[in-house]
Amino acid sequence: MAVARGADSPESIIVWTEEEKRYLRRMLSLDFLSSGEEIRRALTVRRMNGAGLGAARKPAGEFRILVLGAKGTGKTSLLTRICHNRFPNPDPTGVEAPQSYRTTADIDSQLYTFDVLELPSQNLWRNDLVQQAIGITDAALLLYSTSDLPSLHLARGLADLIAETVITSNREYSILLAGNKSDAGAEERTVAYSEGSRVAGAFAIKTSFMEVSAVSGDQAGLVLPKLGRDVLLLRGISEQRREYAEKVRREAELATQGAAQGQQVAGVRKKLGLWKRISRPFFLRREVAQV
Ligand SMILES: Nc1nc2c(ncn2[C@@H]2O[C@H](COP(=O)(O)OP(=O)(O)OP(=O)(O)O)[C@@H](O)[C@H]2O)c(=O)[nH]1
Ligand SMILES: [Mg+2]
Repeated sequence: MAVARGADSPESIIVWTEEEKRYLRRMLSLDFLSSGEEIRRALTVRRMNGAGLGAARKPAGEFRILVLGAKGTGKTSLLTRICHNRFPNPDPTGVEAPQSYRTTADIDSQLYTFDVLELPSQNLWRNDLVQQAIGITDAALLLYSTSDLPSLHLARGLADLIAETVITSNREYSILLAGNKSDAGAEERTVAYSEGSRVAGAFAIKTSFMEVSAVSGDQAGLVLPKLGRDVLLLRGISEQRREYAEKVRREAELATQGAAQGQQVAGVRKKLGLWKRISRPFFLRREVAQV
């Protein structure tokens, strides 16, 4: 996917590959996404965070984040909080459209772009769709609600699916398990912080954990930097592994070459040794003669 050109300008186009468009069309499966033009509009009308990308600082990199979790865990609310710093008005129809945003966040004083995509909860039961979504993203924000224990159980199942998918395809991928609605009173809370943290600790791939609140905004600003940092860490580790494998390969190559050369040298030495033995008496004779 190419980067947006001139945020908020009419030409602002985020170019998606055909595969991504197909995936998004199926995933969002909304009627208005029927024509190519409408898909483009739907995907580019996303608001940029702040004054626009690249006005002052160029992003140092980009991340694609998948947001998934049980129905009503607050995916849309949290994304709206993170990307627009507001809590969404309750939709009169009771249906909040799934959100897909492009926004930016700082990690260690560097600006990064985040493409964030909410997986509609009706697609959670379609392993193929979830796996496609995992395939085009770098990390997942896996949400449960602190007042809904079954949503944590579902998150655990989704983490298993994510781990299985990325391990099978030998990809680096990280998860941020987040318990939303931390603002809710003690009487509403059914999942303790320690329980969420314990579940996150048992996931098979790199996982961070936090509690957040889309209502109060508590910890919301830390979500994307945390996800980005974990992706960078994995990318760094994978780069180190690649470099190390390359070094081992080069050393093995040199050792093979060295062994071949060593054999040649040994052969020459052997010949020289033979030559010396044969010629020694002759030289000795000459030296004696010169004396
Ligand atoms: N107390 C509290 N309520 C929240 C919070 N975030 C979301 N909610 C409420 O939870 C309900 C579901 O929020 P959504 O953002 O629509 O959840 P969702 O995960 O996007 O839901 P689906 O897209 O239907 O799966 C709404 O009534 C929100 O007002 C939060 O941080 N605290
Ligand atoms: Mg939603």
